[in-house]
Amino acid sequence: MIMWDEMDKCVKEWIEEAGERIKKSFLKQLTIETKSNRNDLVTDMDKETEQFFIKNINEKFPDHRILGEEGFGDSVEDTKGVLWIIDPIDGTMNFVHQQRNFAISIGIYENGVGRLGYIYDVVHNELYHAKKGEGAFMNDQKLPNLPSVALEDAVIALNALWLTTNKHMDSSKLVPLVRDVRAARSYGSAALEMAYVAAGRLDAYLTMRLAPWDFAAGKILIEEVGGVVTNLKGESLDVVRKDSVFVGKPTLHQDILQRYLT
Ligand code: 2AM
Ligand code: CA
Repeated sequence: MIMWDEMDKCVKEWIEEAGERIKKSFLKQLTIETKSNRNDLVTDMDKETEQFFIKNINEKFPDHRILGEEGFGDSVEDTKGVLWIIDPIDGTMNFVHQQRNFAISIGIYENGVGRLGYIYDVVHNELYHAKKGEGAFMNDQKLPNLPSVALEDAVIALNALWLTTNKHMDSSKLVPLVRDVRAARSYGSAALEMAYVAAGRLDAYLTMRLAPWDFAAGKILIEEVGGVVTNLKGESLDVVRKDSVFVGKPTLHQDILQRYLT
């Protein structure tokens, strides 16, 4: 028997505690290192926060597996059983440079099916959360189902980097898209950008390459309010593999896919 309500209660408590620790860290000097390249940052708070969640999960739910960005969890290749997918700080660059526009992101899957999703905007005290079949919320406020929107009225999010020559996609395809929509925005945290799509603040978000911890929680939230979550080819995402990500309101998602991405 999987205790979803018990898990939900625990995660919310742990997220609040982790958020308090992160806020306190603003007052002290961070240790900042780079990972794959000079723009791929990690701080001691990313590591401490991931370890905090892993310790609590292992104590309370010892038979669950954990996939975490900083690598303190299990080595996970498949989606069997209950799997926690954790990004302790999504938007580490923003955390370091701005002390805002970052989030804790946790998605919990059972045999590959999203069950519980949490994205916590620490600085604004906004917890976006969803339980499969029971709707999505921002704090206590239920998020409505996503309405359709015309492309010319849409506000979309993407990183400006994808409009420059890159190895993932023909960037010239995105230029007319950016020109045709009402506005393009970039927040620098995939989890927050997905939370904003779920909350209707953005109509779509697309990006060339994300890791499971960047999109695991957002996928659950967006699907719970009737949004569409695929890669840039329109295929469904595998939550243990890196992929491009394209999310949005249903008709808009189809429209962008057909007119600009195929
Ligand atoms: P991070 O801050 O947790 O690393 C920035 O546009 C967004 O993309 C952030 O959510 C960031 O997550 C993620 N990101 C940045 N570089 C990435 C990479 N090489 N692979 C996957 N996700 C990445
Ligand atoms: Ca991270």
